[in-house]
Amino acid sequence: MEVWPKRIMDIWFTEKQSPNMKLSLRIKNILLNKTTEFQDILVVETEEYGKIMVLDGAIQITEKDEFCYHEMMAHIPICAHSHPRRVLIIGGGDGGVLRECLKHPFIEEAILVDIDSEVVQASRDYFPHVSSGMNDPRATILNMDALTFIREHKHEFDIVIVDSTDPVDFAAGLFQSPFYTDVFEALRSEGIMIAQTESPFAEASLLKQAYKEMEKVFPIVSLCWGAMPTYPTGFWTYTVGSKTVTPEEPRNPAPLDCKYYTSRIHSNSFVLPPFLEALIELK
Ligand code: AG3
Repeated sequence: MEVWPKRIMDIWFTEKQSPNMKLSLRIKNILLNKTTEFQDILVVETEEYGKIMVLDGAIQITEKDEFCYHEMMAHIPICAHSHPRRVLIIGGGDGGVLRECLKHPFIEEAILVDIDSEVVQASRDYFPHVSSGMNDPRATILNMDALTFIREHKHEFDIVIVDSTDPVDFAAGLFQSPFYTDVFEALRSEGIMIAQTESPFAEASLLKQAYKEMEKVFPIVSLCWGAMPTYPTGFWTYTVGSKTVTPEEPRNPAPLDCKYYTSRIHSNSFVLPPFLEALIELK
């Protein structure tokens, strides 16, 4: 890389996480900055978190902390299920969740449906470690609207993972009960879904809405949480909807090379601090 004068190295990327809160990271290098049919994609190299991918101004992955989120999203539902075989990933075009799903040898097929092929390509180009699962023969990647795809696939999947962006624009419908009904119908009889449901500090009402909407559809709904340093407030939630099994206990072992998820983290991530129980009115 070229050597720049000091003042030129003082360039920062800022995510406006809310009207009153920002996260800024010093940039080393700008790798990709383009507008696709669906969104703006930015890939920059930062001092603190390595390469990061940003969609419409919101950080989606960083090299340093992506494992926290991707491991929870994949292993919570897969390990809660007694014999999962087929997985559907909605969104998640970077492939991080896909990579985690394919760590389980008993997963026979994983289909990833992301509306934007350019996110998939950017991940292949700049995040080989995140996108590594895309070359697995068990993986299929489709670029289409997941809302359309899911309506055409009934009773086909054991696990559905909703790895969406924040619920704005084309992702807004992914936090509402008509979509959860489609997911319910796409699942087989012991099926489990998980969705990322934002931070209880930054987006309490969105989290509550997603939880309540899922409760309209699934007989069992359970909330778990974990650390995710570069997402707003660093405290992240995941909501699980299940047809028959309780999701709190792992039934399959954790893959050996996890850096965040363990079987103990699995059960303990469902233990909620009282403010979170109160938010979803468990007490
Ligand atoms: N999808 C959830 C990202 C939400 C982040 N929000 C934000 N930065 N404001 C992540 C996709 C990773 N596979």
